[in-house]
Amino acid sequence: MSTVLVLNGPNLNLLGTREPEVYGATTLADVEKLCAQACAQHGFTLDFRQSNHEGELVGWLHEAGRAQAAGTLAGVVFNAGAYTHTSVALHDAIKGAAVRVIELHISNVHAREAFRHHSYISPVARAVMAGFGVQGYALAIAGLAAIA
Ligand code: CA2
Repeated sequence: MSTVLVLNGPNLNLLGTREPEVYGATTLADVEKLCAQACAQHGFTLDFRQSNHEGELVGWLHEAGRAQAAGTLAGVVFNAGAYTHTSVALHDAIKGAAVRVIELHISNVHAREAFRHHSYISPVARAVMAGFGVQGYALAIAGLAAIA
């Protein structure tokens, strides 16, 4: 059985506690349960992580690239949070690890401030999903099942 790694970047640990008008009332623990259900439906095991540290996310992407090459990982669903709009290091990590990444945003970043319209992740992502709320995580896992 292959694994799906769901990676969450900075501040996503605050999900459900602030800005519910933008991100909803669901907590990150609820999102993990939703992902576990979606993975079970598609025959994946789930590895769910969050970090506020760019370097830790880089290390996890390298690890994911090795697991994908070994055939144990279907891919990564990655909500890089604000690092989406700033991080050349995450761009390079995805490219360097040659790992299959689905870029995920809870909100429709293109309907928000101009600084959220550019993504360093999109050019190295296999697919991009934004604006479905937390249900986007389940949809991205279904998408990985369709292409992996
Ligand atoms: O829509 C998304 O999922 C984002 O990746 C969320 C990031 C934001 O910087 C991106 O532009 C779009 C923010 C994650 C922080 O989430 C919070 C949740 C509740 C309260 C405060 C922050």
